Amino acid sequence: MNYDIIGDVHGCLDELKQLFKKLGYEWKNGVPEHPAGRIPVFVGDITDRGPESISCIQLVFQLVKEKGALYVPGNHCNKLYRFFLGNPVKEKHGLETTAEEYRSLSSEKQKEVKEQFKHLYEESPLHIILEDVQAVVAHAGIREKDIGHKSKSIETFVLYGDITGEKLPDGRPVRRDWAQHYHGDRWIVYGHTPVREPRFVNKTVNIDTGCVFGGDLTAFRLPEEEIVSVPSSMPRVEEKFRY
Ligand SMILES: [Mn+2]
Repeated sequence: MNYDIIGDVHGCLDELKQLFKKLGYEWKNGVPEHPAGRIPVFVGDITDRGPESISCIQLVFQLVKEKGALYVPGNHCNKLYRFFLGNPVKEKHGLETTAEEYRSLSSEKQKEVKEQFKHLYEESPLHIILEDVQAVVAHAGIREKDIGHKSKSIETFVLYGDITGEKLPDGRPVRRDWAQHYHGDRWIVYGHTPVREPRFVNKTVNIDTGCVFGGDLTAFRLPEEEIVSVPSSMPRVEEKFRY
């Protein structure tokens, strides 16, 4: 199979549509389809902060359900899932935008979106192994020894990265640069931490180029090992970027 692995969308529906167009997809019955049957793979964090999170949920849900697309949840997805379960979560760090959009919907539509997202989340593994192209997709990355395994600590790692539990002065969590210590042969394709350019370290690539912070929305194509990006229309928030 040929895959187009897509970085953190965060509600940027316009940019996602532009990226699909640039990747050669054609819209059929409301969803993008590639003439050569390429498979979209989402690295998670499809909602929050951006303008059209609800439409992103519905599009990804439809692609996964009907077109064989793949998706792994990110930390924002995990929090939204808990929000939809009715658990007490703080409407901060972008969830407030998705919650506001959600509340503006009719109760019928709310029910539909909630069920779609819950279904999407519950049916999706926290990391995906793409055997035929020797690649692993996980939102914030994964350690080589954890590939193919499941545990609470692996869940924390794939959702939040290699966090130490400490905070930076600006409140962001301290994250270790796990990619420097990765020496596996398979590609690890991930997002989570906005970077100015796709960041290749060993056989890993971070494709969260900060679309929602005015960067780009990026796809990594396999087996071609090719990057395709579109620029964001969002205002640039420089301090959100690392590397
Ligand atoms: Mn994230």
